[in-house]
Amino acid sequence: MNKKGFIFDLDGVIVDTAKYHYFAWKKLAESIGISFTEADNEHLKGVSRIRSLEKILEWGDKELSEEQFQLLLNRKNEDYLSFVNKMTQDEILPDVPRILNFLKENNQPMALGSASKNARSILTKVNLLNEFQSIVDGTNVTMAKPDPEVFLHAAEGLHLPPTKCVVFEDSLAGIQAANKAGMTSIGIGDATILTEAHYVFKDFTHMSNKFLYQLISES
Ligand code: B16
Ligand code: MG
Repeated sequence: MNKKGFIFDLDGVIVDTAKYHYFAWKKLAESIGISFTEADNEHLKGVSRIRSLEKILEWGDKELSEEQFQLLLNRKNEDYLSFVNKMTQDEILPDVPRILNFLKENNQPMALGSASKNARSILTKVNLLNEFQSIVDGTNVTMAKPDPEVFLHAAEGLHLPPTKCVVFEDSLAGIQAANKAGMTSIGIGDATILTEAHYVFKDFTHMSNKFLYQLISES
């Protein structure tokens, strides 16, 4: 059978950690007098931790010393991890196990391509660490999405050319990164936001095994 490389983003695709990022960023922003809404949080999806804090400070027109910046970054991550540490398999998003099993049964290589430096801890918590042949996350990339680096590394890890790879992503920046890498981009979420994706599904419950089979079979 034909082989494709299937690359999964983590937050918003495999688990919904966006809500925990939201709680932690909101607490932090408000502690320094900057308001922070769920709409603001949308703009941080797929964005690295450092860039997220930079954006929040820009929105609040605030400048910090390098030392304060690092302190706040650490504080946000500690808060975020207090939620992550309580995560269980129940937080895997609907039908993700079906998709992973289908691809495994059809001998398709799978990788993780996430901006998160906490990706391995989260995968361990939800017991999915061993599902991926290659894990590329915020600890091994220097360029943030929409730069294609994370997905190109993941393709290398799967020993497949980018054109043979398919990316599942919930952020526009991630879709742009996949497109720049020359991969097939599949948006998971809102089609009015993920306008540049080759395909969009509201969530994995809307994606059939037949669709996956077609992706595998295409040359
Ligand atoms: P961390 P993804 C991204 O994960 C999140 O969407 C984004 O909100 C977060 O700021 C980023 O990871 C960094 O996460 O603080 O854990 O290093 O969607 O690329 O899996
Ligand atoms: Mg994401």
